[in-house]
Amino acid sequence: MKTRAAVAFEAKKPLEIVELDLEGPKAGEVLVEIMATGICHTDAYTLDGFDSEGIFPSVLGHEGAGIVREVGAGVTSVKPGDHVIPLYTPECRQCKSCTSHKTNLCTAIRATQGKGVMPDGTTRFSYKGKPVYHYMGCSTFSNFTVLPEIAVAKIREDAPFDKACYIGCGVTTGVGAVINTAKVTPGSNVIVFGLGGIGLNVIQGARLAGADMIVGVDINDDKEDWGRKFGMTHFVNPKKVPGDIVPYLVELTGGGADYTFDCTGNTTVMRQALEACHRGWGESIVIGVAESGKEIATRPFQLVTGRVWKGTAFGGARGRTDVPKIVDWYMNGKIQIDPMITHVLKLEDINKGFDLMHEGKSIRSVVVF
Ligand code: NAD
Ligand code: AHE
Ligand code: ZN
Repeated sequence: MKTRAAVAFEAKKPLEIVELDLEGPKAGEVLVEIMATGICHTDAYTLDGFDSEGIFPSVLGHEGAGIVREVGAGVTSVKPGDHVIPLYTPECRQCKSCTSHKTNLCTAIRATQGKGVMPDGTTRFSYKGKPVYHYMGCSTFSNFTVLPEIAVAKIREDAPFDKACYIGCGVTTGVGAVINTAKVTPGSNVIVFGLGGIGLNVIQGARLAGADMIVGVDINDDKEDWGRKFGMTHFVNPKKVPGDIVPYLVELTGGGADYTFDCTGNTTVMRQALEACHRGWGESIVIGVAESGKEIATRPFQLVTGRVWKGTAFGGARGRTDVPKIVDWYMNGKIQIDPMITHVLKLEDINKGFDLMHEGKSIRSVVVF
């Protein structure tokens, strides 16, 4: 079949809208009609050539929602007509990682996913007879995409696609980092670095968890109002703090935060986030994805004296199990999504979504097909 898609032909070049050839689902795979997709900073990071796993030409996008249109042989957990969210962190429920219940990082198809191909080692997309690669196992910047059965979460049918798509990455990552990874306790002091599409969800997760002080840190003053909408109690712009921001934050939180979250991808900020933690017990969670080749550093003394450095992918969520629950939380009003979707675009205008992100003018842009 044919599908309209925004293709990343080369790093650092705008996406091009073209008609691709798409092969149908093979055994264990499903064909999904994508109804809406968010644009996450990770898509921009890969397009900008910062991803060591970046492959071109490819169909980016990993924050989608859609409808199953066809299933391959042996597929039992979903059927045509089911509403689904693609999962860049699948859940096979059989691998060592899934059965450990210690992580959400399913390993069943991670190797092929990182090479831009389906589990059988081939790609379903092609253009003028040449392969076009998948991205994060999702490729939601295409009207139709093929996914392994273990990489779709079935969701309720009354959830609007143009909002539910955000649960495919940003909402689950931010809220999940608080609840699953940090396990923030009521009364905690929390600092969130970077108040974008992820950081605001960390803030709403912290409020949900009953945090007391929720400090937002961002170099863009426009983010103060955004943070306050979702529960932030204090705002700090590091550019306006004379000297080092770490002692400033330590003093503000009465000795350091119980939990800090990096939602910037900047390794200098990651260090600040660790060092702004309380001596003896503060935990810093790395969510941001750093550019290829970057490394983090701190004095080991920071760890010797009890601070903990952790990371999280997809908010520690087990996709097929947890994503439908997060959709329920949204539908029941427990978490908010609508105000964070600042721009709704047509596929033709997808590059505008990247521009808005880089200019700091959007929280989430969503493309509707
Ligand atoms: P975004 O562009 O919407 O937000 C980033 C925010 O960080 C912006 O508000 C920006 O002003 C702020 N910022 C930038 N530099 C800063 C600095 N030095 N100090 C303070 N604030 C600063 O991006 P997003 O979609 O929210 O993604 C945030 C990060 O999370 C990215 O690195 C993305 O790749 C990553 N991410 C990780 C996961 C995961 O599973 N670990 C999932 C999604 C996104
Ligand atoms: N491919 C990169 C790493 C990118 C990365 O860390 N991705 C996160 C999700 S970001 C979503 O917006 C993730 O899930 N990581 C775990 C995994 O298995 O990819 C690199 O450095 O090579
Ligand atoms: Zn993402």
